[in-house]
Amino acid sequence: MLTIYSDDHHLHHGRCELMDGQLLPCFEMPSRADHILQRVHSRKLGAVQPPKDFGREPILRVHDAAYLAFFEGAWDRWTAHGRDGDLLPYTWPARTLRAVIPTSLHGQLGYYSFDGGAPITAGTWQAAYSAAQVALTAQAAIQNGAHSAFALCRPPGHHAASDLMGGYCYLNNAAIAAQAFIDQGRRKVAILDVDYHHGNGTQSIFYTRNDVLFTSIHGHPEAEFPFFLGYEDERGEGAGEGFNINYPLAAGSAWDRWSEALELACVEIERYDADVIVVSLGVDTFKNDPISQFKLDSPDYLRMGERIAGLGKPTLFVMEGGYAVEEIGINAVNVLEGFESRSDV
Ligand code: Q9C
Ligand code: ZN
Repeated sequence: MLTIYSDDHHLHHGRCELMDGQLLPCFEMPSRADHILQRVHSRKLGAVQPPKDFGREPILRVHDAAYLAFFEGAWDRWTAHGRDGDLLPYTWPARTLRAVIPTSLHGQLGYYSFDGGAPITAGTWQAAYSAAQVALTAQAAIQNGAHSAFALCRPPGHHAASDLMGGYCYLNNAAIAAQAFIDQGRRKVAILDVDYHHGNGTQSIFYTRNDVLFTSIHGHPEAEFPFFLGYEDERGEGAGEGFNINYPLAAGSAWDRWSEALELACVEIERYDADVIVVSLGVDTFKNDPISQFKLDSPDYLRMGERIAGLGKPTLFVMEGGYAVEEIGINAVNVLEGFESRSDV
């Protein structure tokens, strides 16, 4: 399987996040992608290529132009204030406040974010931009006939909405790739989001559409981030009604329960008759993940890849979460190797 990867992810390295009342080093760190790349090499998964540059246009097909301009310019505005620490929001337009777009940097940062988990550092824009190009380059490989490809994206993307960053995410790599498939003539794209957290950004981007089916298996939002989206009764709206399917699971879920949800999602994807599949590949479902509550073990990821291969469709894997850094490469590449073991194309 072809892997697309850019070293630019090193440009994004947030210092701290607020976790259980403590400021802890960011769980979303550069070594995550380094470990995955190492495993891709050591398992001889296939060629590793750098991204091409498709520019801003395919990103603007998913993201709001003012959001993008804000994100790109935020660091320079911050340093113009004489600051050099990470830029983090601390006030949001929640209930009883107005959703005005202030002119100030911090006002706009609150407006364009939904949590304090997405620090902007000097290189965050470049890293996120390159991650989007990584996804687009892997998407192009499939569009040109490859049966599968791996977009080794970092930072991740599935929490980012059209005009919101949060949950370690800035640009929604999987959504940008899915939209590119549609724009290049595919009629039906199915997204299978297997990250431990609900892909609230991806859901919101495609919620009113029937050309992109969104399915997600995740920790129940009653008890888990992102808390305010990801319930089973969110089924899509308007033309999109019935094309958004959530499988929230209880804390402690292991492969037996998780794989039942995967089976249900796969049946829906088969029924939808997708032309192509985009997998939001988070491996924070792992039993030793430091911020998650599922109990998948490393061999389970082989089974996951095998089941996805059973769908028999061209498949783009887009890297999302996973914070057990020592095992992240094993688990992510296990999905890809499981997929290849059952793909006859
Ligand atoms: N800082 C992904 O897996 N955690 N994002 C909140 C407080 C947010 C996870 C803990 C988890 C986001 C892509
Ligand atoms: Zn996650």
